Amino acid sequence: MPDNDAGDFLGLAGGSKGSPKSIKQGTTMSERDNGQLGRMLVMEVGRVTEAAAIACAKLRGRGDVKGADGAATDAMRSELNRIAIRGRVVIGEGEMDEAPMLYIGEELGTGEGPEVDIAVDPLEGTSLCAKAMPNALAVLAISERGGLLHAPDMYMDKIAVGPGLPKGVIDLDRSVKDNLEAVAKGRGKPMNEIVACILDRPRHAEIIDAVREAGAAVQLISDGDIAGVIWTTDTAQTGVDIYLGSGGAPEGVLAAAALRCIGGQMQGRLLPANDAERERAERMGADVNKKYTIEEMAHGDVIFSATGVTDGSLLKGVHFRGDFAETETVVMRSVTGTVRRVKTTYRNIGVKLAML
Ligand code: VTB
Repeated sequence: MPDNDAGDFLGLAGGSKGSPKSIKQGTTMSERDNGQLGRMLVMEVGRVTEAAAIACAKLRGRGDVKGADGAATDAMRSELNRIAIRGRVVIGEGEMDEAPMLYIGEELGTGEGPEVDIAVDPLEGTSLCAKAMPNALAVLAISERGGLLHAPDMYMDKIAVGPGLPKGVIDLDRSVKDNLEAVAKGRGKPMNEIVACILDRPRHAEIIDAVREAGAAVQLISDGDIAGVIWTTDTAQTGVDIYLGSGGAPEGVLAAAALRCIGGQMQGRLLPANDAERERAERMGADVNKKYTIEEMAHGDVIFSATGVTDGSLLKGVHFRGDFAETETVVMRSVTGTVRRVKTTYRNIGVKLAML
């Protein structure tokens, strides 16, 4: 996997990108593409999250969590159906009986082109959008068939750091203090300069205390742990060194897909709350006792795309100006480690919204 050195590869500070080591020297682009997702899919995938972001941005700040999620989901589904893929949803809005659209197992695309697996979070941070708070995103990952863990909708314990640290520096089974010390040592920083990003939930009280007792700081977020994990990859800009705590398992796989492209380390373990969740996970082929690595959550060629819905530190949100809409998207591809930041202006936005 690409192991870019820590730096400004997300472009947050406008610098240049490190060169991924996974590209074999002397290979041609067509050799590299052999058996992998087509390069053109990168642009297609970006268009899908743009459409979802525009659709739900119209509902920012209206307190309508369901409406905003529904608008993003409709838009994402109709854009995915325009792409020449034979896609199946492996992480979606729920199982067939609970989600009318983008349900797990739904087949999408024109029915021509590569067989791919699709993981969606049409509106990551529904509450953030409903309250017009920062960092709501439209998120999508596409992989070769079988490339993404079929993670059920339950909690997952997560730990993640960005690139440039020794392999094995973090481990879910080590104490918070040990993980923080290893990260501080790896970064050559004193503990009082280390920041852990954690979802602000009562269930995290112990982790939060342990971080502070160890001498590090905590950056709490109200929602949106995909962004929280991605922040670890650009510490100089975001201030975040490590992501800790439990959040949605689907969001865990999407975050792993992003880290596969940018570099970094992550582990996730499912946290079934009861027997029903345990059985559900097993039915989906997931192992509830396993400590999954990034590669086990997202392997092979993976494309990840996120478009900002509300302004955030990763991406700007959708800005409407008269009949124009401007979007900002980050699209990344694991096989090359390329990270693209795309700013798009849509004209005749009334027509576009009517088509979604
Ligand atoms: C996170 C976060 C989501 O759910 O996964 C979180 O990324 C976890 O669930 O944006 P709880 O809210 O139950 O803690 C969200 O906040 C909402 O889906």
